Amino acid sequence: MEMELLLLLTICLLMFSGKTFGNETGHVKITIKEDEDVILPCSLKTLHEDDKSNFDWKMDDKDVLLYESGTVNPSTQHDQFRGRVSHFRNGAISENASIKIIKAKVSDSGQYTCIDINQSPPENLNQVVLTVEYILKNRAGEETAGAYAKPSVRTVNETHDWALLMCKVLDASPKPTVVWYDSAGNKVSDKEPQVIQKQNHYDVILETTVTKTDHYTCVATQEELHHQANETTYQHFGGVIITVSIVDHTDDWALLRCIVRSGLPKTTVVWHNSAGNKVSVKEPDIIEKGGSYNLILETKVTKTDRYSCIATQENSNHQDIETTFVYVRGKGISVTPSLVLIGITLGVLTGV
Ligand SMILES: *[C@@H]1O[C@H](CO)[C@@H](O)[C@H](O)[C@H]1NC(C)=O
Ligand SMILES: *[C@@H]1O[C@H](CO)[C@@H](O)[C@H](O)[C@H]1NC(C)=O
Ligand SMILES: *[C@@H]1O[C@H](CO)[C@@H](O)[C@H](O)[C@H]1NC(C)=O
Ligand SMILES: CC(=O)N[C@H]1CO[C@H](CO)[C@@H](O)[C@@H]1O
Repeated sequence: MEMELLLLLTICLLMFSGKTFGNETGHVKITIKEDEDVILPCSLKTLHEDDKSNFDWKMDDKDVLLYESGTVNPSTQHDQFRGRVSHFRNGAISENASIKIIKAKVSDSGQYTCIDINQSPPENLNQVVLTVEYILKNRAGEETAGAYAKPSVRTVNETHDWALLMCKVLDASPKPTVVWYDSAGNKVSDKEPQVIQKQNHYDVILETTVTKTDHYTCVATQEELHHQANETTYQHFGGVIITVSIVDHTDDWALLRCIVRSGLPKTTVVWHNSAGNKVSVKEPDIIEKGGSYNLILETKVTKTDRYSCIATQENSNHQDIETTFVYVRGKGISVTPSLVLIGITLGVLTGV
């Protein structure tokens, strides 16, 4: 998989124009000046006729160009790209899903992803980090190229009581200052930034450890350009909230529902019977809601027993359990929802 991607990137790199540098795994980097045209390269996994081609390009979360059965779908395209992005027709058959952005603007800088929607599920192919440089004039009227800083944030590691947040600002020029703030505006950076210089461009990576549920914002500032940009992430701590209920029953079975509200999407949810055997057969459905997650797991049971819904957060040695008693009489069913919330810390469970 990794090798395939590298091969694809290598092929792509050989095929397009524009100044490129860097080779961060999975990324092609292209740097151009404002008002230049740029081709973002992409090859689909399979050859196809132009008319039957399906692919999608996204920049961060904006839709750049959705190509469906030989036509551009205008309904999803973000206004920023309307009338400025074209694709290539390469005759009858090709795998070319490259696009061209005409007269690139500084605001077009960002991370682009080419998605092969012929595959099911759709597969992200290469990512292109595009930097559109801004032309600065100094007092002597000399031009130098600047590139706006654009922070991107993510949680690199977390447990039940701490999280390591990372803010990455790539290819900025001049060098930005990067700071993490909490929602009250307090600086929360507890480490020095890591700065990598390549010619006159800078990558700045700033990590910080946080321990409280809050919105955290990474702010990148370039005084010389009077430019400031930020990105925010929500970090949730504390266990989970479990609600169990019986949503339906007949004479012979009961349908149990467990809803787990968690700060982490990677929370496993299972139903067990009193003997400790797993009785649920599916994975929970996950619904995101303002930075937290509702995981919903339903299971059908046919025997009188005590059933427990068990939630375990990844990277955490903590489990939460809620139990309900179901009585199946054969003819008619009676239910005592005696809900017991037990938080158990299992030191040996995950061993991470
Ligand atoms: C796609 O086609 C265009 C125009 O023919 C060409 O410039 C570009 O290199 C091709 N890219 C790929 C990845 O095949
Ligand atoms: C996350 O932190 C734990 C505890 O410090 C460590 O053992 C683990 O290797 C870290 N995981 C990653 C992906 O860095
Ligand atoms: C982040 O950027 C937005 C939009 O530019 C701005 O309204 C907000 O005040 C900024 N937040 C911080 C903490 O700088
Ligand atoms: C991100 C980056 O530049 N990675 C590597 C690209 O390739 C050179 C030479 O092989 C390495 O020195 C970089 O670390």
